Amino acid sequence: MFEKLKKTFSKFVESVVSAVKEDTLSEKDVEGLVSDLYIDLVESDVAVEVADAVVDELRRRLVGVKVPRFGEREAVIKKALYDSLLSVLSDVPDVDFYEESKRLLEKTKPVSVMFLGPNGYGKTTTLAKLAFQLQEMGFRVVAAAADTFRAGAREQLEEHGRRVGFKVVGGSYGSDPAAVAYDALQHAKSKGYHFVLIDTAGRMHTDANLMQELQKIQRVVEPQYSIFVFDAQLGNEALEIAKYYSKYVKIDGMIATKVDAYPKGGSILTFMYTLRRPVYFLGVGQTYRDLVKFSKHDYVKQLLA
Ligand SMILES: Nc1nc2c(ncn2[C@@H]2O[C@H](COP(=O)(O)OP(=O)(O)O)[C@@H](O)[C@H]2O)c(=O)[nH]1
Ligand SMILES: [Mg+2]
Repeated sequence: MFEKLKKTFSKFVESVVSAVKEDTLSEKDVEGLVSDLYIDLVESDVAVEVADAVVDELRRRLVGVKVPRFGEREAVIKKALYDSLLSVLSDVPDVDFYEESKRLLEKTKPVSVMFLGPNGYGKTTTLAKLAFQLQEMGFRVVAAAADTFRAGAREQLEEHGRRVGFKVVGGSYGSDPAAVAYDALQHAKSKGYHFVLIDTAGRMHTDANLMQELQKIQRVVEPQYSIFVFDAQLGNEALEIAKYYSKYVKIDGMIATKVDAYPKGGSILTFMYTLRRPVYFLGVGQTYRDLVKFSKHDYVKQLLA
């Protein structure tokens, strides 16, 4: 995963190592090195504001730093990179979705999770993957077919339900999505389910009706998690849409999908930095097991490994 971004960083480390002539790096040395990095970052889908922030942090950490002549050079540079990336992401909480949900379940049952995002980004597939994993952990899960706009959306969810073994509530075509979500919540309460997973519609996001619909679901269900699902490959386009959504609806965190087909890796950094929200999981393939937990610490470590 993230091959391109990894290469960007390893190339940077190498270039710094070979640039050090004295024991320290001068401002001039650092300037040339970080400006190359900047370009590589932007080419890996890191948004310019984020690349700026990373480079600023690095400059601060590298100018004048003592670099040993032999041996530990690489480690010193890597440490500066690691600290810079984490510092850029310092406002982003790292949330373990499973652990936090378990804590929530002690007080609130069911925990409801609403999936948001445009068509084709992977909401329904991700919902089914999460249902699969929660059930494997022993939780009981019901899904709400609150995408009542797209013909066939309910059937698609029901097909996942059959394969994974979860129940789907409601959603005849054209019915009120908030009513569907509310019914699913009531059903879950009365039958003792742990989780309600709410699928939603994702037509043209600038559609004012859609935003009202989503707001209404959030009003009547008060989901513990409203998760924006984004296609990692669509970087900046997805980010603009997410920013638009966030003006109208609550977004607690994100899930990046199609990461298996996304060697650049930078949009994930960009999303966290811009929305200041955690990424709970990555979608890394087409099977139900292809949803992996995400943490910013692991991400940064992996990028520099
Ligand atoms: N390779 C890959 N494909 C995915 C992933 N997540 C979703 N997809 C595919 O993306 C397409 C759209 O997914 P869907 O769940 O219907 O999107 P929705 O319109 O947001 O509900 C489907 O063909 C999925 O199989 C992923 O993590 N990796
Ligand atoms: Mg869908």
